[in-house]
Amino acid sequence: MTTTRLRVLMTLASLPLLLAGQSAGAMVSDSFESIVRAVRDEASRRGVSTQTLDRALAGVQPLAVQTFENNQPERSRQITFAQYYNQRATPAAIEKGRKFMRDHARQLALIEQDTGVPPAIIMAILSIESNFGVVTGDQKVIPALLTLARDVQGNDRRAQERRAMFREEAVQALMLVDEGYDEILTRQGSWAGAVGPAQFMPSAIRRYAVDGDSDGKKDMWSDYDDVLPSVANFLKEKGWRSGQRWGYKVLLPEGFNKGLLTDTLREQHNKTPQEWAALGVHLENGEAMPSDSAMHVMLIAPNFNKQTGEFRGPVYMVYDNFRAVMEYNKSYKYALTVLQMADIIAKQSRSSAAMPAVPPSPAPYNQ
Ligand SMILES: [Ca+2]
Repeated sequence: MTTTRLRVLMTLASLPLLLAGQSAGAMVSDSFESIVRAVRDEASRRGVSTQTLDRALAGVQPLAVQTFENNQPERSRQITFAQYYNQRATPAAIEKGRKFMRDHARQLALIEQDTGVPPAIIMAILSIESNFGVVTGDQKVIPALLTLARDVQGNDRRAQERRAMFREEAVQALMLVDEGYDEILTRQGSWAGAVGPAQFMPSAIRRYAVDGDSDGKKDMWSDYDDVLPSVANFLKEKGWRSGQRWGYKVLLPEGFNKGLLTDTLREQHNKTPQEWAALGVHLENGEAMPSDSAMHVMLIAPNFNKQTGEFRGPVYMVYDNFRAVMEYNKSYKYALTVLQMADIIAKQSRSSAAMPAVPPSPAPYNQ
């Protein structure tokens, strides 16, 4: 995400194709050394001590692994929403979320009181981000960020913004070290520079993390007393609205203008639910369209490719809470999976005081 993290799928099999794709139109990127110099100068300008800079950047090398930047939207469309969802919202993951939620029930209830963010949302995010801290990455954070600042290819606005974003995250990482967070240097993160169970980027730690146990430190690496309220605070700051639903699955009428589907958050097509109803959109569950006319909602189709016009279901009508989750990771598939997984975790936790030996499975998607 722009402020917090980046999600990219990389497989060895896809590398030759991706590298070939990058050769056309790729710009000559700045050298690693010049990026390090620029980041060092900027960090120094913002008050990071020379001692910290010397220590954090001594002998810094780019990552040895080949990285690439997912700046071509179709790459993220190579897997369908169904594939994405079914790989993550597994019965085992949902069961683990339920158990974690039960084990941290008291703290999560206080967090919900404070932020309005339901416990199950936090569970789904931690599950998908890191399997509750099991998979938090094995790269050094500052080298990873500097490498990505070099490796983002392309000369369009998005590529320029992403290069700038990784440089800024490297500056933020240095500021964290200067503030006493040696974990930036001693612990590992994802190859995109995100750390800990919640996979916060350095800027997100500085801006949104919370010292939940008031020990003077926002420990996003290993202390759930800090991690849990930090995830909730991030969502609250990004516009999570207490008690509001996130969205509905909807059906489109024959001949619906696909241009009204929102493809990127930069070009949203928002209307009230009643305005969508007037265009023939209706809820898949057969209920009447809600009359919350003050709320503007957009229609999204995670398998829709606006460039090629290729369209497959499902379609969702989504509210502000959906947008808040997308701030965590700017992917429809991600946000839809988090929110639907959270719905299942919450529902199963409500429906049984005692957990069944074999929990009911979520309905797998087949589209
Ligand atoms: Ca703390």
